Amino acid sequence: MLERYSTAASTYAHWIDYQFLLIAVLVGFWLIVAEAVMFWLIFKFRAKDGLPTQYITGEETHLKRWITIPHILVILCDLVIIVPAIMVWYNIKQVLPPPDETVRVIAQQWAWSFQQAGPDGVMDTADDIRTVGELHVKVNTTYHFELMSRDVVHSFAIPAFRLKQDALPGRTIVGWFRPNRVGTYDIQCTQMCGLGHALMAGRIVVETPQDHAAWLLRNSSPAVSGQQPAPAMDTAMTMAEARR
Ligand SMILES: [Cu+2]
Repeated sequence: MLERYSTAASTYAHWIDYQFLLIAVLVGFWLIVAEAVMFWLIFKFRAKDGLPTQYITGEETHLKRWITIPHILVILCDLVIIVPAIMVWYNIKQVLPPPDETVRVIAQQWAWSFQQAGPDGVMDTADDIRTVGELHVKVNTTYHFELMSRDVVHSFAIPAFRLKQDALPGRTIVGWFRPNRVGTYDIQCTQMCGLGHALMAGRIVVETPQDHAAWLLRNSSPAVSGQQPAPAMDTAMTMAEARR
């Protein structure tokens, strides 16, 4: 349903959408019920000429029920939300399916840099491809990302994948995604990370295997073969600075 408003382009996007829908329906139901009861009570007990105001302590059992019964029902609805929420969180954040490919994602004020294996399929070799602001991936392929930050806390977010993961300086955080729809989607930083935070945008291009292979060939320079690969973080910084 939410796909009508925001493209879903990863295998777990619909799990997140289902969770949002569940929360919206249950919370929406209780919102409507609570507002309806409140307005009904306001109308029923409105000021009337000659009728003194009742003094209600709320301690009588038949009055306490107005709090206890909805309270229990709301707690039951909380359970209906929390159980699938934990399952979704577990399946996305705790389970790490075996990767087909790995990409390195480096956040810094205020750019995203990416490193991935070149045509040889092996990371940290001379034909690695390093890009800034744009990540190319292959459709229907499970990717692990190794997320790191050069400076402050950032958050790597791809709304179309329903993916969001904080990047913390000093740590490499591994996560995964599996794009299942060809297209170009936004990459955003979703942690306020300084003056240029709003400019810290990128894009991810999900390609067919043929297009991705062609892109790899176009972008891995044979001139670099035989050279020592530069450390990812240094290269990312240089490229980001060059772009400023
Ligand atoms: Cu940011």
